[in-house]
Amino acid sequence: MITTPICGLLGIEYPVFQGGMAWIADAKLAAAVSNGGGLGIIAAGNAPGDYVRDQIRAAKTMTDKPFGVNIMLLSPFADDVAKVVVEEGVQVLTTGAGNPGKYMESWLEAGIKVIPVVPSVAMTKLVTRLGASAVIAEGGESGGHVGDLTTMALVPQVCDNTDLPVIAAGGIADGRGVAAAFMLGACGVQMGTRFLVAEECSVHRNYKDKIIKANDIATMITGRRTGHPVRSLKTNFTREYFKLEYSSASDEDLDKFGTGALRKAVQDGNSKEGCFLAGQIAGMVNKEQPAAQIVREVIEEAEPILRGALKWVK
Ligand code: TUI
Repeated sequence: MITTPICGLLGIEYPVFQGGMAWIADAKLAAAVSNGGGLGIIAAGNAPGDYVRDQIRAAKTMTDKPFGVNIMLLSPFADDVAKVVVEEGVQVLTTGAGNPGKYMESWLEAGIKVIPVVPSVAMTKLVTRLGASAVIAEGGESGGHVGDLTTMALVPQVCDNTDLPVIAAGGIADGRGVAAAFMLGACGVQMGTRFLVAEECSVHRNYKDKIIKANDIATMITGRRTGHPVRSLKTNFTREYFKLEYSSASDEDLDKFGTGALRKAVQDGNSKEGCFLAGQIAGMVNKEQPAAQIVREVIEEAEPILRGALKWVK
């Protein structure tokens, strides 16, 4: 049995978070993860406040365990969603893709535990000062919007610069990853790609099949030119986008080409025009399982690995 300070802090059984995947992580997936003893997270993504409100209410009907909401700070609706989570009495928030500073006071006043994703030591120090309850150190192996550092380099440096609990993310999909994260100083993990193929994850069948078929070099990063680099599966779309961003195409053309690509992947499974966000670990994600089984399995795998680490100590 593995239990760490993040379990007591949030009232969860296992130190496993489900990533707040934009367009993907809905009430059904979040509730399944929370019912399995992890922390399920509803992604606000680019959606308006009312969508998030409905999802929060739906999750409450599906679980009585703690769950969180992820606020994607680049969203045009971030201000709106920031209010909705207070009104709906959400207890745990994660933030991504930016600095949550302008919302912290109102969230803390509402008694919300705020757990920002930090891609750097500077952001770690900032959110620690602002009153975060923990941080998620997410390396560039992850799917979606990525920072520059790898999980291996980022996690220990984050741990060295905060006394808060650190959750490791990026490139983790099994018990070995959980054990490695603990060795680096983390006391929990967040996984996205592994939960993409959870039975309760509602992405299009093609999306799951692409993840299951993916190999170690199946992902690439696009969007560096826009300042918002994103990791996704290599497809016709990403190769074309990549060519366009290193051509003389205008930012407007690039925007037009990218618009709606996440939705086309998630809802339509459109291989030609969809952008299938996925982490580098996709090559290791090979089967669909109930979310609760995923949570338990990675923890059960980690236990003997952590105990076995002593075999090298003489
Ligand atoms: O946010 C994510 N992953 C995401 S968000 C997303 S949707 C999207 N839509 C349009 C453009 C880009 C993305 C898909 N995947 N992960 C958490 C994360 N946060 N990764 C990196 C960061 C991050 C980056 C910069 C957090 C803070 C930050 O601060 C910058 C600064 O100094 O203000």
